[in-house]
Amino acid sequence: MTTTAISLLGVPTDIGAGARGASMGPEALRVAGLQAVLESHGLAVEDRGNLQGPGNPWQPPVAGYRHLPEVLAWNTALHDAVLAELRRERLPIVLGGDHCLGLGSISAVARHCRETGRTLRVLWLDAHADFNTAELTPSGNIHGMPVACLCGYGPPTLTGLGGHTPAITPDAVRQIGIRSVDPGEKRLVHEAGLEVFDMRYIDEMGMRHTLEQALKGVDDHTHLHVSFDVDFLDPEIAPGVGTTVPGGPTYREAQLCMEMIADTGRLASLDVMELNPALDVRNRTAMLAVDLIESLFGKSTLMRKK
Ligand code: 4U7
Ligand code: MN
Ligand code: MN
Ligand code: MN
Repeated sequence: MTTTAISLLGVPTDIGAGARGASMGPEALRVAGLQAVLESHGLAVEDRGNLQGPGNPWQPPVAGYRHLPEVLAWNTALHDAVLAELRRERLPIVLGGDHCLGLGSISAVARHCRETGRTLRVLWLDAHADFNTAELTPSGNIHGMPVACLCGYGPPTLTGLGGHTPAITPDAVRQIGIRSVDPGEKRLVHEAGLEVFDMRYIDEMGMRHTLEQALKGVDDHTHLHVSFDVDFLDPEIAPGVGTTVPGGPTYREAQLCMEMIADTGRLASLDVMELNPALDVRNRTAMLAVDLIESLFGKSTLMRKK
């Protein structure tokens, strides 16, 4: 196998979130040493710097959406940047930024898969399902809507971002770590048939079985995309996020999750979202995120026989 060439794309915005501060996420991940850590494993990494977009006007929702035009602007820029990296055969790591950016990132990945005849599998690691619509959302915050938009539920400007509506179908997605879903959102998750491995499932079956199930069917033609919302992790170990929910995966469970994804050898794009340095303690959550990303790219305690 050739060495994977990685591109870091910073997207410094909190335009879709309910708290300010995720706009500082990219810099916190850089300060925590992301590039050097990846390079220490022999990976070639280029930091493309930060994308640019509108500031956060901090307005109330309009017709169920907060900041829809700004969300569209950031995601359009991100879609184009991710697609350009994939077309150069590079592995993009999107440094968010809030999770509304999953839309730009994954719509580009889906487009690339369509162009190259690959099958997309999205692992959505999150405390939340992010499957709200304008009608269902209790907040109007678009970081709670990207999966719904990707599956075609949302405003045409967002659902058509990647040139094909819907960008993906629910059967491409596996959600892991879910423990907070709004009532209307829950109905839509069931209606759409999303496959969700919630915390109850992980408690009962364990992380190993969960990942075995979530990765079932992944083969040589699979493009594996991981959308890692840092609030996936238990807030005891990851306080630096805007929407903490107790009862998330422990350090060891999260490590195993990342290691099992690495073992597939199919990881082809990654989002690291929702890190909020304004709420963090001495960059601890950023350093934890970097540690876990290291495992995602193959760090393990001892060499394992293949
Ligand atoms: B994140 C929420 F109401 N569901 O829609 C909403 F609980 O990207 C939270 O997963 C969404 O962090 C969280 O506002 C979005 C809320
Ligand atoms: Mn390619
Ligand atoms: Mn999320
Ligand atoms: Mn979340």
